[in-house]
Amino acid sequence: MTKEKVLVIGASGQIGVELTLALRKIYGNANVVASDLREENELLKGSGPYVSLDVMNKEMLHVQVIRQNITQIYLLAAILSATGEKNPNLAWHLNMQGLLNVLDIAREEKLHKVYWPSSIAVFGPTSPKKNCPQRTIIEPSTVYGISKYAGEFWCNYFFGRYGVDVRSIRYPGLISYKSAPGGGTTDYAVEIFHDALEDGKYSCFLQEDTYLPMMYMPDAIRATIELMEAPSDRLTVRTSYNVAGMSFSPKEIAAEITQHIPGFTIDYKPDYRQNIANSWPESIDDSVAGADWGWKPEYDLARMTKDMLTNLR
Ligand code: NAD
Ligand code: AKB
Repeated sequence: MTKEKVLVIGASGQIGVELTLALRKIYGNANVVASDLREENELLKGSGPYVSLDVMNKEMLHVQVIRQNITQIYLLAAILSATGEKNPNLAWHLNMQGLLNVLDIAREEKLHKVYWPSSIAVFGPTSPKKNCPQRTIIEPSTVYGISKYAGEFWCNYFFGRYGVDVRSIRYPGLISYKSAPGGGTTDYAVEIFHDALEDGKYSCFLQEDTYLPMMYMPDAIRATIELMEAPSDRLTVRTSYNVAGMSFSPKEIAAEITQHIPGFTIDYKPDYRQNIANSWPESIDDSVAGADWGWKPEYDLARMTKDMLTNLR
């Protein structure tokens, strides 16, 4: 069997840090190359190789893939929903061209596997709000959602036409304590923990009754690894899989935090991100991921809150 050598692009980001560390446990530290535009995250330092890399520079990316004998790429570099609405052209450019660069190189170099995350942001105001199914009306209203939906079909195309084994998950909003989120609409669900511990209060940019699909990072990392390790012939979806973790509103997470930090208060000052949140489903049906590769989340709101507070403290 050929030894796997993995390149993680966007390794200093919210998911990248934890995913890189998890992949290093599987493949060995030396066999997982972390890369990013920004400097190496503190938590990655000393744990394995790091290269500075711009995914938009296809030539340099190609050189790295050949030089390092890369067999798998995890592409995490992207502009998320809230930042994307501030600069739609840049978001489209990075999210699309970055993916096409990776898919082209994967085809040319016959990489074993590629991972590229999509998002629940592909769904739009006309999609079902509750238990949004794998296959349904999908009319995204953010540039981020449009780029993710187009990206899903590029993945499907490269798999069907060139046999590139590219796999994808539509992550919900991700909650983590190790690395900070990078400009999404669901970021409030991370900020709230930091402010609760530091100030005992939080001012939320979404309304109290805004329900969104969310997931705790350990579940997201496990989902990613389980999908990437699943036998190819089990996978019936080559666009991107729905996965669910939990669904809650700002009011509900605030009530859960109050159980651990009595006296914690929250107020609501909705901004432009409210419109983005309103366009997304409240909860996700992930039965296809369950049937194809056995996906099952472990963390609910209560367990995630307890774990977040314990670790942040
Ligand atoms: P993030 O913003 O925290 O990290 C992205 C990383 O990519 C950053 O470290 C950034 O410096 C790097 N990057 C940006 N431009 C680059 C370039 N040109 N070349 C190389 N690196 C570059 O994002 P994240 O939350 O870790 O998200 C990773 C992926 O998961 C993205 O595709 C995102 O859309 C998707 N996703 C995230 C969430 C979530 O809640 N975090 C939910 C759904 C989907
Ligand atoms: C965002 O809010 O943009 C991300 C996502 C759900 O894709 N967290």
